[in-house]
Amino acid sequence: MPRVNFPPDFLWGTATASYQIEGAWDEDGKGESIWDRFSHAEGNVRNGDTGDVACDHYHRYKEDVALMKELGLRGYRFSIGWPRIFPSGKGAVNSKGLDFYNRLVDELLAANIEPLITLYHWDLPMALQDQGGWANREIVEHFSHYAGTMAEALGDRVKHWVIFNEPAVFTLAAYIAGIHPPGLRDGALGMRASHIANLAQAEAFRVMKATGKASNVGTTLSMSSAYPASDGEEDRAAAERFHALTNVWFLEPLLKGTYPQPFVRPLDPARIGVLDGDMEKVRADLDFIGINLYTRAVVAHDEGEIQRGLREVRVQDAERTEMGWEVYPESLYSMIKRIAADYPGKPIYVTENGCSYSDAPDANGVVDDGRRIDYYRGYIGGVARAMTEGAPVKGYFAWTLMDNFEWTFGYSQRFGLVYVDHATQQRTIKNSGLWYRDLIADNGFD
Ligand code: PNW
Repeated sequence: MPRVNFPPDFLWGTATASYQIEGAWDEDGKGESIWDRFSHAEGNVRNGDTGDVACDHYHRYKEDVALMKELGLRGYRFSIGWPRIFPSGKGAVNSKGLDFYNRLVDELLAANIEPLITLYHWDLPMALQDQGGWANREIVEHFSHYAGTMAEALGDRVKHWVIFNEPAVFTLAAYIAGIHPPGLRDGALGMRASHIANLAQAEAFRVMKATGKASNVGTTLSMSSAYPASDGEEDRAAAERFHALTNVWFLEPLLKGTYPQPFVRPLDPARIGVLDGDMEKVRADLDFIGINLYTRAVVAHDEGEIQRGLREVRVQDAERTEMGWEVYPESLYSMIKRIAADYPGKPIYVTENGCSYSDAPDANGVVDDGRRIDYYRGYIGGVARAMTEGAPVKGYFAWTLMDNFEWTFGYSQRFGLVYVDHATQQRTIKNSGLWYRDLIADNGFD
């Protein structure tokens, strides 16, 4: 492969999320989140793991910022735990919670690392879930108030903001598939929650912009490029329906004022709770689009599935990470190309991309995770190729800085560039971390 080069101001970073690393789940006035409740209940998370301590980042953030500096990161994407700021989701600000993020931002800036803040990475205040969570329209007001509060408090130092992390996961996966809290299995409710999340994204954008302090505000979607199982027209149409719900359901309404068509039968907006005037309210001219992408989906037409008329096909003999996700570097290239073509001119950040492999320190303390380096080489090479062909990609954030609480998989899956011994909290930079450090220093790789 020829040498891959990036522009001088390209924002290289890593990403994390509050519940996955912070711990200190009930310290300094923090309220209970839905993930606290969910992980504390038996049977929801592998091995009974919880985020009570996680990577203890709440207490070790200085050590962790020092690690980031050692890696030469230019950017760091992290999320704010809403229940640290508003313990019950609304009301008075908990200043001790806010102080933590003030200290973290200052520590990052002192290390010359640009913060990129995600406002919501799934840890909803439990008190709001008790009132219906994302299925209750009142959350639009509470969320946008919280978003505006953070822009006001940190906007003097923080330029880049991500409103949501993967709304498809916290609405569709949580209300329809039931695999994340609140663990419901109600298709109609889940679709209504997804529309409310879209209203909340757009309103938060307006409130943040009104502070005059939030210059670069976007949102981050979970995406998997859909490849039709065959060249046939039916499979290609099925792949488009997959794309509509999985990839752009939380983008198309904001940027184009319409919902795409994910179902076999035409979508009736009233059925997903669209009220008069909503399709104007849902619009927001985001400053950028954030793409989280790990793998692809191969999609076939399926008459037997009455909603979307499709099924995912498992590719035989494919290379897979320990999550079971297919390694398919071209998927990031093709998604960036598609998004750049469909939303011309919008800057793109790859806000997450990475892989789970459990390589641990050997007798010499070396973590030889060559498969992770290969993964990154392939996917980042795809980013470079898309950029060469004109895609406006401004930054790339590897998922993730360090091994952490991987949601329902607990500590059993390791995505980090840094190994964490969860018993001692000792951090060890993996070979992939050293490789990433060199890539950033050279602004490219061979
Ligand atoms: C992301 N998919 O979720 C999350 O933002 C992270 O918090 C998480 O730790 C990371 O991926 C690894 O799981 C995903 O459908 C959701 O391919 C969906 C998909 C991938 C990642």
